[in-house]
Amino acid sequence: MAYDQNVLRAHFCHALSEMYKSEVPLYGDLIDVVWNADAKTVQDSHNIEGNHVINPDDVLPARHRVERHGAIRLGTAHELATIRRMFAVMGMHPVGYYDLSLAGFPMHATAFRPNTQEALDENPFRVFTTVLRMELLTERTRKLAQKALDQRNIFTPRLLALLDIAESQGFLASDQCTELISNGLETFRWHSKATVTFEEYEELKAEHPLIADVVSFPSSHINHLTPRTIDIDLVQKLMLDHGMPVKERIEGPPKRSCPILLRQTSFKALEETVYFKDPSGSYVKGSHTARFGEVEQRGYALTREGRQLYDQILDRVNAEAAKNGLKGEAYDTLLAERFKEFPDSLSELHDLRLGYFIYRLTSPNDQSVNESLLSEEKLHPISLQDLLDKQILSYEPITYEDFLPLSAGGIFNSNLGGVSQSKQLIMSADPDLDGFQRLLGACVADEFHLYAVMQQKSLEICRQKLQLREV
Ligand code: OOG
Ligand code: NI
Repeated sequence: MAYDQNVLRAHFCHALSEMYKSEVPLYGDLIDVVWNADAKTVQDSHNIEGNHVINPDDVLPARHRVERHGAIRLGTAHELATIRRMFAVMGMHPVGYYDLSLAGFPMHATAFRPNTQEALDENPFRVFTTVLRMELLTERTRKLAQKALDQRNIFTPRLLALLDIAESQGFLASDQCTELISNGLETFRWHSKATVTFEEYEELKAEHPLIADVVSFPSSHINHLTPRTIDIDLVQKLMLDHGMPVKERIEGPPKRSCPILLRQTSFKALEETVYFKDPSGSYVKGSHTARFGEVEQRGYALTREGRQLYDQILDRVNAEAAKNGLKGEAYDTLLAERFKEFPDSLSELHDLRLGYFIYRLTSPNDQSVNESLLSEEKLHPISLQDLLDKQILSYEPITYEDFLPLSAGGIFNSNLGGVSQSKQLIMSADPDLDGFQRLLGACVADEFHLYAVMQQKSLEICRQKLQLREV
């Protein structure tokens, strides 16, 4: 395998998916359900008679079939900074800051992901990565957590050596790429032997189940992987039909004709046998609930204005639902009702600047269009609106590649047994981007900026092709 970050990322994602399938067989079943749902959706949309099944590979964009995101939870600055170095070698960079205290978790996060359209098209694998906010823990728990974290090393020595090599020479040789994958997997592998005693585990868990999950084990086990679907409502139904322990509702915006942002659901985390350290040196049997399978449907990226509108509507829905005790279907009905306020046509999303778009020439090689435009430009500057009115340019929405903190909170909540003692305290905390970047040892990119650059680039390419001075 010659060193190509996109290829390395694709291989790593595949290896991780295979490992997780063998660790959590229900995740393999979920992949099959998604495959069937997508095939059925494509088949229905083509309105083909008979019951031959279409291979989604033949009709869906290639990235759909391999698309995954995963999530890990870390404890220290060293862990976060080293994960950053590992993912950088695979072309994944920190994008976005997620404050999970909003949802009552003593954590904040970023997503490591490809940050250009070209790299996303090659393989869009991302990892949502949270780190504990020690300052939000009580002193007693902080000390306990610190002790457990100090004594673990989630990276193999060979992985650390490979990162040094990659950084100093700028690439890895073929056999080093293979080693990076096998050593990288060790960081994400499940270990059923905890590094803490049962009493310590219980104490950590009583303060917040997440703290126990982060600090009690010798690795930072991958806690879910997430294939992408084109019809999440159908996947939810099929999971129920298969008797999977499905999360009660789909997170994110309601179903719309113009899908926006991200909708997610999951099968709930399994209760797994783990062994806790016994002060005498042997192990005692117990259980832990952490690992699940998720599915996502991606919609369009929103501008800051679009996102503000999304957040406002969602905040109002949540306040109203809390006041009236609405859950499940009643919550979803209210959500759908309140989201009618959010424009649901491409032209409105575009004209009201609620979403990001890629511009293209409608007929790329039409010389007469170019000539008449050039003579018009001598009289007055040509605007984007002119080009759209004349149908010289068309646009298509950009896919949202990131995450949503409140949805992430909903996913966390469905997958952790037990209730937090310190939720209210945590919810009054402020976001701390600076603190996060200090732990990371680098800056996180602003996701809105990345989408704006994609949009601007596409417009610039059109301008050049039309040989206009300005648009
Ligand atoms: C992360 C949950 C967030 C998503 O898709 O929003 C997430 C976690 O459970 O550690 O993966
Ligand atoms: Ni997820």
